[in-house]
Amino acid sequence: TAVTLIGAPTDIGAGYRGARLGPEALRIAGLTESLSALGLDVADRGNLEGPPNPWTEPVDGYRHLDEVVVWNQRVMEAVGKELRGGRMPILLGGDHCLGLGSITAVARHCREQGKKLRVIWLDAHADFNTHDITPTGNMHGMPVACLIGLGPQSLTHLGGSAPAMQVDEMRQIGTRSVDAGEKQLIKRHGLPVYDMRKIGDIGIKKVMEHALEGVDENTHIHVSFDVDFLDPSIAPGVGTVVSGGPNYREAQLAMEMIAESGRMGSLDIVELNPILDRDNGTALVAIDLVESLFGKSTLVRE
Ligand code: DIR
Ligand code: MN
Ligand code: MN
Ligand code: MN
Repeated sequence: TAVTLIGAPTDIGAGYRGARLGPEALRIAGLTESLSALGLDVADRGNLEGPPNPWTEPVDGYRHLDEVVVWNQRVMEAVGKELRGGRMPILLGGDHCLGLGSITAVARHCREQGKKLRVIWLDAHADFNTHDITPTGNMHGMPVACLIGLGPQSLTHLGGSAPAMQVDEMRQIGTRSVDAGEKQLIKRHGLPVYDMRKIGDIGIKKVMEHALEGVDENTHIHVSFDVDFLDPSIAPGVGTVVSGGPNYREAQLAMEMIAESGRMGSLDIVELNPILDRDNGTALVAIDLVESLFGKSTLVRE
């Protein structure tokens, strides 16, 4: 398999600065070497460029909207180009607002190829806020809403038309921090969410079986891996830590099951904040799990 790393060094949508250093932290922790060792053909296109973070207050419920639009356009173009070239794009964030540009490109690619889309959103948060309900104005809390057509025209129509995807193409896993208005919106739209309570009830294995149900040979799986998905005891290097997340083995099993589907076609690794980390340990854990996502296993398995 041919994969391409695309760095998007920005924290334009986040509440803390530092996610702009995520791509370098992942490179220094050995992402290219780890993927190459699995037999993948890895190309690193370096970092995209975009507007600096002005670190200003929200306007009408949106913080840095214009800059968020520009970064997402660049991500969408870069991801789209790799998909058209037959390579699997791996977006290195950067904060999670960039999932919008990445998935907009992936969704368009799926429509063009007549493929079914399944987005696996691994995150402590639902990222389903809109400008009238957001408690922060931070745009990394809004990409999922924008993807299904709820948001400013400049973001919902990034790919030309809206919505980029349907709510039933999304599966959220590991959710445990949802804002009050967001909770109502999830209910109203029927967003498929497997929260930590569900993982506690039926276990990560069953949750992943459900989340991958209906995936067939014509399905493109996009994995959007917000590193704050992981329990903070193993992944402290993120802007918004939320206790009670999946442990190492639960996360790894989720990754292994996605790998076994054989259908992953694109990936985001976002919200890593090395400023808040210890000895780049969170990047190392993230890379371990990405290895599992690409099929690393202890034994030969049939
Ligand atoms: C919170 C935090 N729900 C917000 N969101 C995220 O600001 O909208 N943190 N995505 O990583
Ligand atoms: Mn997120
Ligand atoms: Mn998150
Ligand atoms: Mn594809």
